[in-house]
Amino acid sequence: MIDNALIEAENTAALPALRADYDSLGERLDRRGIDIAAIKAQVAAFGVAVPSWGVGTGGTRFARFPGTGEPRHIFDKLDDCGVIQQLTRATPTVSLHIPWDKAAPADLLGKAGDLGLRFDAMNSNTFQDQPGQAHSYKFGSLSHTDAATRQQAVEHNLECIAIGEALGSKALTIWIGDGSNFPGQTHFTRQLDRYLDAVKQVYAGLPADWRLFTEHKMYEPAFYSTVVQDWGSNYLIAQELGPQALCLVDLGHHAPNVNIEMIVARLIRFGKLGGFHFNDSKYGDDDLDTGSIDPYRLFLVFNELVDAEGTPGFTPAHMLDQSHNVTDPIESLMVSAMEVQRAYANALLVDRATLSAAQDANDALSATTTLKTAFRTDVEPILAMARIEGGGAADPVATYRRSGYRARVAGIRPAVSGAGGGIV
Ligand SMILES: [Mn+2]
Repeated sequence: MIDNALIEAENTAALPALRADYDSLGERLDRRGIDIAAIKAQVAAFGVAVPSWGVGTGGTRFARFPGTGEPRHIFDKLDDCGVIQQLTRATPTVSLHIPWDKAAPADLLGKAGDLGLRFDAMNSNTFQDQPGQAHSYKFGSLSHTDAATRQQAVEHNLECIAIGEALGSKALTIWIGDGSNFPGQTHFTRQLDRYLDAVKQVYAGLPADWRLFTEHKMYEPAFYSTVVQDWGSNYLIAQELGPQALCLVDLGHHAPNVNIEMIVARLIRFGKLGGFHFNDSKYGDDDLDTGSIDPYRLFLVFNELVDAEGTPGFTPAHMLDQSHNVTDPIESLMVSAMEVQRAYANALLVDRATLSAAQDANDALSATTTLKTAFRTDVEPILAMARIEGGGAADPVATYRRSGYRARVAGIRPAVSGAGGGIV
């Protein structure tokens, strides 16, 4: 963890300028009828989960270039997640991936407790084979043509639920790599039927207070078709499974230029939005850092979420899901978490009465300008002040770099081999 004295010293140095910026922004927001303290309180209460796999260096299908001091196991990963939360105060939960993060639940709970972390949704893994596994997932898992393979995948998901129950998790996220690479390779309907039959068995094993998130993805590793290809398929599946089944939207899992914010609105309208995997993309499922390519789209997604706040039963889960190939993963995750908070804060500033009136009057220009006014407002002083008041750092990346954390853990954690691809 980072020395709290360092955080305090850095914050003390930053505070005079930050206070001036915060007060100035407060005045400007006040003229718009917005109470800056209320926005800050909402930002402070907002959290996004860190994926355990995100603290390791990712890779492409060509290569992986590991960084120094990479986590060796889940306890190292939790240490890194603890640092992210300590400095940003935006990531109080961690999402585990089974079997990668398998360990005694008591040890996981103890470690997380020491770091002030809790566990978010559990993630199952039936997209790769594990050592000693009886049946291969090369040609699918929950939708495989072979019943024994499907059963193995069902049992793995049920095991994830059991582990999650011991850890205080309340959701299971299922993403399958099942699909096809060639026209004619699979019968679309029979494959979907097999998936539905298998995932219904997982659904039947859900505790009453759990949710099942199914995640759609249009391609990769199957490049011609995927079983849960798009939000429409995902919605139909969630509808068929029942009320505890909800759709998870990964921002990278759509065709370029698809209107994701409208998909979000549709899923909200029908009570089926489960949550998000935040990341960003330029061409496809690039797994780039959240907000690094198109922060306006991220804002427009949050505009829909804020608009729906207060809808009964509306509690979407927020999680980062991205791959860090050229940056220190801790730095990328801190910046990404802050970008999610920023989009939320900006969306809170939308003048909804003016927007609604403009929409009703078919005043397109006024409507879109209303959104832009909120988006263009620099909310950094709100985020930084919320962090400081929560015990975090005014500038998490600067404080992290000054702390020497990466060099310190590099001395403890041996370097790992860079061979092979490594999509995370
Ligand atoms: Mn995802």
